[in-house]
Amino acid sequence: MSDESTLLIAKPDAVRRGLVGEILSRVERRGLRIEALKLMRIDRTLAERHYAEHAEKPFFGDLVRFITSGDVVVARVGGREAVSALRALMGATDPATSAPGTIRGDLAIEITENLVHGSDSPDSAARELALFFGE
Ligand code: 3AN
Repeated sequence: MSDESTLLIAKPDAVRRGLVGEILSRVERRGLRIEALKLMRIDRTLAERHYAEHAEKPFFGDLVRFITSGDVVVARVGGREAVSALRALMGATDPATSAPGTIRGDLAIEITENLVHGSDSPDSAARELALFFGE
């Protein structure tokens, strides 16, 4: 009943820094499942659709530029309360304040280069999984 799926993106900084294995390992060790996985390059159109809710924000240009700047690894992650469980594992958006023990709190310091994206609600997860995995 509470089993659900969410979208995880290991962003270009994670791929460049060789932290994809570390990130996926933390997801698996928590007890979540990797249900689908691919390496890809996000193009501008997909980035703008993915980040549509931020279109009016001052950092939107930087966000799209960064997420399209290199390969990413995209995963469908499933399990009990997967949306909130993954968000807790990731840590707060700004790594300067993310708690130690979280992916961002242990491995990042910049707000743009914050390693991971995770859907922020079940509705976002459905929308984002459709964008990336066509479900
Ligand atoms: P999260 O990734 O924690 O869901 P969102 O959805 O609020 O955070 O923001 C999406 C992305 O936009 C963040 N991962 C971060 O890279 C970037 N971002 C959010 N807030 C800011 C900000 N104030 N300045 C620069 N970049 C930001």
